[in-house]
Amino acid sequence: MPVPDINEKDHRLNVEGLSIKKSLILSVDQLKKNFEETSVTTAIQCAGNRRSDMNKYKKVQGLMWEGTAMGNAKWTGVRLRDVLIKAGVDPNDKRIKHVHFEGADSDPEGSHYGGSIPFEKAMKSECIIAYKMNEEKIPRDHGHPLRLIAPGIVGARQVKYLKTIRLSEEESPAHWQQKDYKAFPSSVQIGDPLDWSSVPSINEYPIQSYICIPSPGDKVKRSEEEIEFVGYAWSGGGRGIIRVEISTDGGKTWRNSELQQAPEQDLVCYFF
Ligand SMILES: Nc1nc2c(c(=O)[nH]1)N[C@H]1C(S)=C(S)[C@@H](COP(=O)(O)O)O[C@H]1N2
Ligand SMILES: [Mo]
Repeated sequence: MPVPDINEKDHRLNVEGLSIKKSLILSVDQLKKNFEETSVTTAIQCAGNRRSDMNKYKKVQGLMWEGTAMGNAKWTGVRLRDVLIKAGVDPNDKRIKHVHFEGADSDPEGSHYGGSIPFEKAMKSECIIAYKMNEEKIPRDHGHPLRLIAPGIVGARQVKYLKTIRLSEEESPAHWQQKDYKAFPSSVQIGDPLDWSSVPSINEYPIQSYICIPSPGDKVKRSEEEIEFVGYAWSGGGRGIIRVEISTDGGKTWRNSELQQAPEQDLVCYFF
Protein backbone atom coordinates (compact mmCIF):
# COMPACT_ATOMS: atom_id res chain seq x y z
CA MET A 1 0.00 0.00 0.00
CA PRO A 2 1.19 3.59 -0.48
CA VAL A 3 3.88 4.61 2.02
CA PRO A 4 2.23 7.18 4.33
CA ASP A 5 3.78 10.60 4.83
CA ILE A 6 3.68 10.97 8.61
CA ASN A 7 4.63 13.97 10.70
CA GLU A 8 6.23 12.44 13.79
CA LYS A 9 4.78 15.13 16.08
CA ASP A 10 1.19 14.23 15.12
CA HIS A 11 1.65 10.48 15.31
CA ARG A 12 -0.02 8.57 18.17
CA LEU A 13 0.33 4.98 19.27
CA ASN A 14 -2.83 3.45 20.69
CA VAL A 15 -2.70 0.40 23.00
CA GLU A 16 -6.12 -1.19 23.57
CA GLY A 17 -8.13 -4.40 23.70
CA LEU A 18 -8.64 -7.40 25.97
CA SER A 19 -7.89 -6.66 29.66
CA ILE A 20 -7.13 -2.96 29.03
CA LYS A 21 -9.60 -0.72 30.86
CA LYS A 22 -8.57 2.56 29.28
CA SER A 23 -6.52 2.74 26.06
CA LEU A 24 -3.00 4.01 26.47
CA ILE A 25 -2.24 6.72 23.91
CA LEU A 26 1.39 7.70 23.42
CA SER A 27 3.18 10.25 21.28
CA VAL A 28 6.57 9.29 19.87
CA ASP A 29 8.19 11.66 22.38
CA GLN A 30 6.39 10.08 25.33
CA LEU A 31 7.50 6.68 24.15
CA LYS A 32 11.12 7.84 24.01
CA LYS A 33 11.00 9.63 27.39
CA ASN A 34 9.04 7.18 29.54
CA PHE A 35 10.52 3.81 28.64
CA GLU A 36 13.99 2.30 28.75
CA GLU A 37 15.78 2.35 25.40
CA THR A 38 17.09 -0.91 23.98
CA SER A 39 18.48 -2.20 20.67
CA VAL A 40 18.28 -5.41 18.71
CA THR A 41 20.13 -6.36 15.54
CA THR A 42 18.12 -8.72 13.42
CA ALA A 43 17.62 -10.05 9.92
CA ILE A 44 14.10 -9.53 8.60
CA GLN A 45 12.93 -11.81 5.84
CA CYS A 46 9.78 -11.56 3.75
CA ALA A 47 7.75 -14.78 3.84
CA GLY A 48 7.92 -14.67 0.03
CA ASN A 49 11.71 -14.52 -0.18
CA ARG A 50 12.93 -16.72 -3.10
CA ARG A 51 9.45 -17.14 -4.55
CA SER A 52 10.97 -17.01 -8.03
CA ASP A 53 13.03 -20.11 -7.15
CA MET A 54 10.01 -21.92 -5.72
CA ASN A 55 8.09 -20.97 -8.87
CA LYS A 56 10.53 -23.06 -10.95
CA TYR A 57 9.20 -26.17 -9.21
CA LYS A 58 5.56 -25.25 -8.95
CA LYS A 59 3.60 -22.08 -9.69
CA VAL A 60 3.29 -19.86 -6.63
CA GLN A 61 1.31 -16.69 -6.11
CA GLY A 62 2.75 -13.28 -5.16
CA LEU A 63 5.64 -10.97 -6.02
CA MET A 64 8.44 -12.95 -7.65
CA TRP A 65 11.18 -12.12 -5.14
CA GLU A 66 14.62 -13.54 -5.75
CA GLY A 67 16.92 -14.05 -2.76
CA THR A 68 16.97 -10.39 -1.78
CA ALA A 69 13.66 -9.92 0.07
CA MET A 70 15.69 -9.85 3.26
CA GLY A 71 17.74 -7.33 5.17
CA ASN A 72 19.69 -6.85 8.35
CA ALA A 73 19.71 -3.77 10.59
CA LYS A 74 20.19 -2.55 14.13
CA TRP A 75 16.85 -1.37 15.53
CA THR A 76 16.53 0.88 18.57
CA GLY A 77 13.38 1.60 20.54
CA VAL A 78 11.51 0.45 23.63
CA ARG A 79 10.42 -3.01 24.71
CA LEU A 80 6.91 -3.91 23.60
CA ARG A 81 6.53 -5.74 26.93
CA ASP A 82 7.19 -2.55 28.93
CA VAL A 83 4.54 -0.66 26.96
CA LEU A 84 1.97 -3.44 27.38
CA ILE A 85 2.58 -3.61 31.14
CA LYS A 86 2.27 0.19 31.36
CA ALA A 87 -1.10 -0.12 29.59
CA GLY A 88 -2.22 -2.43 32.40
CA VAL A 89 -1.59 -5.85 30.87
CA ASP A 90 -0.88 -8.67 33.33
CA PRO A 91 1.89 -10.87 31.79
CA ASN A 92 0.18 -13.93 33.32
CA ASP A 93 -3.28 -13.16 31.95
CA LYS A 94 -4.22 -16.49 30.32
CA ARG A 95 -7.06 -14.96 28.30
CA ILE A 96 -4.69 -12.99 26.07
CA LYS A 97 -3.40 -15.15 23.22
CA HIS A 98 -2.41 -12.73 20.45
CA VAL A 99 -1.24 -9.15 20.00
CA HIS A 100 -2.46 -7.33 16.88
CA PHE A 101 -0.58 -4.52 15.17
CA GLU A 102 -1.92 -1.99 12.69
CA GLY A 103 -0.02 0.43 10.50
CA ALA A 104 -1.09 3.91 9.41
CA ASP A 105 -1.15 2.81 5.75
CA SER A 106 -4.50 1.76 4.33
CA ASP A 107 -6.14 0.61 1.11
CA PRO A 108 -8.81 2.64 -0.77
CA GLU A 109 -11.53 1.01 1.41
CA GLY A 110 -9.74 2.27 4.51
CA SER A 111 -8.52 -1.03 5.94
CA HIS A 112 -5.13 -0.71 7.54
CA TYR A 113 -2.17 -3.01 7.07
CA GLY A 114 -2.03 -5.43 9.99
CA GLY A 115 -0.94 -8.70 11.51
CA SER A 116 -0.41 -10.36 14.87
CA ILE A 117 2.08 -12.34 16.90
CA PRO A 118 1.45 -14.69 19.83
CA PHE A 119 1.22 -12.95 23.23
CA GLU A 120 4.00 -15.19 24.57
CA LYS A 121 6.39 -13.89 21.89
CA ALA A 122 5.25 -10.29 22.38
CA MET A 123 6.26 -10.48 26.07
CA LYS A 124 9.84 -11.50 25.23
CA SER A 125 12.40 -8.75 25.67
CA GLU A 126 13.65 -8.93 22.05
CA CYS A 127 10.34 -7.57 20.70
CA ILE A 128 10.57 -3.80 20.44
CA ILE A 129 8.73 -0.76 19.17
CA ALA A 130 11.54 0.81 17.18
CA TYR A 131 12.09 4.47 16.32
CA LYS A 132 15.61 4.16 14.96
CA MET A 133 17.19 1.98 12.30
CA ASN A 134 20.99 1.82 12.19
CA GLU A 135 21.25 4.77 14.65
CA GLU A 136 19.11 7.09 12.50
CA LYS A 137 15.41 7.89 12.29
CA ILE A 138 13.66 5.02 10.52
CA PRO A 139 13.54 5.88 6.78
CA ARG A 140 10.02 6.39 5.40
CA ASP A 141 10.07 3.17 3.39
CA HIS A 142 11.02 1.15 6.46
CA GLY A 143 8.36 2.42 8.85
CA HIS A 144 8.82 6.02 10.01
CA PRO A 145 8.11 6.93 12.79
CA LEU A 146 7.44 3.62 14.64
CA ARG A 147 7.80 -0.01 13.72
CA LEU A 148 7.29 -3.32 15.47
CA ILE A 149 10.38 -5.53 15.47
CA ALA A 150 9.72 -9.17 16.39
CA PRO A 151 12.99 -10.99 15.62
CA GLY A 152 12.74 -14.49 14.19
CA ILE A 153 9.21 -13.99 12.85
CA VAL A 154 8.37 -13.40 9.17
CA GLY A 155 8.66 -9.86 7.78
CA ALA A 156 4.92 -9.47 7.31
CA ARG A 157 4.40 -9.12 11.08
CA GLN A 158 7.03 -6.40 11.57
CA VAL A 159 4.37 -3.76 11.11
CA LYS A 160 5.60 -0.36 9.91
CA TYR A 161 4.03 3.07 10.65
CA LEU A 162 2.76 1.38 13.84
CA LYS A 163 -0.42 3.05 15.04
CA THR A 164 -2.48 0.51 17.00
CA ILE A 165 -1.63 -2.39 19.31
CA ARG A 166 -4.59 -4.55 20.31
CA LEU A 167 -4.71 -7.51 22.71
CA SER A 168 -6.98 -10.38 21.79
CA GLU A 169 -7.98 -14.00 22.18
CA GLU A 170 -7.76 -14.42 18.41
CA GLU A 171 -5.20 -13.79 15.68
CA SER A 172 -5.48 -10.55 13.70
CA PRO A 173 -8.40 -10.59 11.26
CA ALA A 174 -6.26 -8.62 8.74
CA HIS A 175 -6.01 -9.93 5.19
CA TRP A 176 -2.21 -10.39 5.53
CA GLN A 177 -2.64 -12.64 8.56
CA GLN A 178 -5.62 -14.65 7.32
CA LYS A 179 -5.47 -14.73 3.51
CA ASP A 180 -1.85 -14.33 2.54
CA TYR A 181 1.55 -15.84 3.44
CA LYS A 182 0.17 -19.34 3.84
CA ALA A 183 1.46 -22.53 2.24
CA PHE A 184 -1.08 -25.03 0.92
CA PRO A 185 -0.54 -28.77 0.33
CA SER A 186 0.98 -29.67 -3.04
CA SER A 187 -2.33 -31.07 -4.31
CA VAL A 188 -3.75 -27.53 -4.37
CA GLN A 189 -3.38 -25.74 -7.74
CA ILE A 190 -3.46 -22.03 -8.45
CA GLY A 191 -7.04 -21.13 -9.26
CA ASP A 192 -8.52 -23.79 -6.93
CA PRO A 193 -10.93 -22.45 -4.32
CA LEU A 194 -8.88 -21.98 -1.15
CA ASP A 195 -9.98 -22.70 2.37
CA TRP A 196 -7.64 -20.20 4.01
CA SER A 197 -8.80 -21.03 7.52
CA SER A 198 -7.63 -24.65 7.11
CA VAL A 199 -3.96 -23.59 7.07
CA PRO A 200 -2.14 -21.95 9.98
CA SER A 201 -0.49 -18.56 9.46
CA ILE A 202 3.29 -18.43 9.19
CA ASN A 203 5.06 -17.04 12.23
CA GLU A 204 8.57 -18.42 12.44
CA TYR A 205 10.05 -19.07 9.04
CA PRO A 206 11.59 -22.48 8.21
CA ILE A 207 15.26 -22.82 7.28
CA GLN A 208 16.47 -20.87 4.26
CA SER A 209 19.74 -20.42 2.37
CA TYR A 210 20.80 -18.65 -0.78
CA ILE A 211 23.93 -18.32 -2.90
CA CYS A 212 24.57 -14.64 -3.73
CA ILE A 213 27.89 -15.11 -5.56
CA PRO A 214 27.93 -16.44 -8.22
CA SER A 215 24.42 -15.17 -8.90
CA PRO A 216 21.92 -17.10 -11.02
CA GLY A 217 22.94 -16.97 -14.69
CA ASP A 218 26.62 -16.10 -13.96
CA LYS A 219 29.09 -18.17 -15.95
CA VAL A 220 32.10 -19.77 -14.30
CA LYS A 221 34.89 -21.56 -16.14
CA ARG A 222 35.34 -25.26 -15.47
CA SER A 223 39.08 -24.72 -15.85
CA GLU A 224 39.20 -22.43 -12.81
CA GLU A 225 40.78 -24.29 -9.94
CA GLU A 226 38.88 -22.48 -7.26
CA ILE A 227 35.48 -20.83 -7.27
CA GLU A 228 34.28 -18.82 -4.31
CA PHE A 229 30.67 -19.11 -3.22
CA VAL A 230 29.16 -16.50 -0.93
CA GLY A 231 25.67 -16.56 0.50
CA TYR A 232 23.50 -16.50 3.57
CA ALA A 233 21.65 -19.04 5.69
CA TRP A 234 18.97 -18.25 8.20
CA SER A 235 16.42 -20.07 10.31
CA GLY A 236 13.33 -18.60 11.95
CA GLY A 237 12.93 -18.22 15.68
CA GLY A 238 16.67 -17.72 16.23
CA ARG A 239 17.27 -21.44 15.82
CA GLY A 240 20.63 -20.93 14.12
CA ILE A 241 22.51 -22.85 11.46
CA ILE A 242 24.68 -25.93 12.00
CA ARG A 243 26.29 -26.14 8.57
CA VAL A 244 25.88 -25.20 4.92
CA GLU A 245 26.87 -27.73 2.28
CA ILE A 246 27.32 -26.98 -1.40
CA SER A 247 27.05 -29.26 -4.39
CA THR A 248 28.47 -28.39 -7.80
CA ASP A 249 27.20 -31.56 -9.50
CA GLY A 250 23.48 -31.41 -8.95
CA GLY A 251 23.53 -33.04 -5.54
CA LYS A 252 25.78 -36.08 -6.16
CA THR A 253 28.58 -34.86 -3.93
CA TRP A 254 28.61 -32.18 -1.26
CA ARG A 255 31.23 -29.93 0.28
CA ASN A 256 31.11 -28.22 3.62
CA SER A 257 31.48 -24.43 3.85
CA GLU A 258 32.92 -22.00 6.34
CA LEU A 259 30.32 -20.17 8.41
CA GLN A 260 30.63 -16.68 9.71
CA GLN A 261 28.07 -15.16 12.06
CA ALA A 262 26.73 -11.75 11.02
CA PRO A 263 28.39 -9.05 13.14
CA GLU A 264 26.54 -7.85 16.26
CA GLN A 265 23.70 -10.22 15.48
CA ASP A 266 21.49 -10.92 18.47
CA LEU A 267 19.55 -13.63 16.71
CA VAL A 268 21.56 -15.87 14.50
CA CYS A 269 22.00 -15.19 10.79
CA TYR A 270 25.03 -16.69 9.12
CA PHE A 271 27.03 -15.89 6.04
CA PHE A 272 28.97 -18.61 4.27
N1 LIG B 1 2.47 -0.97 7.69
C1 LIG B 1 3.02 -1.93 6.95
N2 LIG B 1 3.94 -2.72 7.49
C2 LIG B 1 4.52 -3.72 6.77
C3 LIG B 1 4.17 -3.93 5.42
C4 LIG B 1 3.19 -3.04 4.85
O1 LIG B 1 2.82 -3.16 3.67
N3 LIG B 1 2.65 -2.05 5.65
N4 LIG B 1 4.74 -4.96 4.72
C5 LIG B 1 5.30 -6.08 5.52
C6 LIG B 1 6.06 -7.04 4.77
S1 LIG B 1 5.19 -8.17 3.88
C7 LIG B 1 7.43 -7.11 4.85
S2 LIG B 1 8.30 -8.35 4.11
C8 LIG B 1 8.21 -6.09 5.59
C9 LIG B 1 9.23 -5.42 4.67
O2 LIG B 1 10.04 -4.56 5.40
P1 LIG B 1 11.00 -3.50 4.69
O3 LIG B 1 10.17 -2.69 3.75
O4 LIG B 1 11.59 -2.69 5.80
O5 LIG B 1 12.04 -4.28 3.96
O6 LIG B 1 7.38 -5.10 6.18
C10 LIG B 1 6.14 -5.56 6.68
N5 LIG B 1 5.47 -4.49 7.36
MO1 LIG C 1 6.67 -9.52 2.75
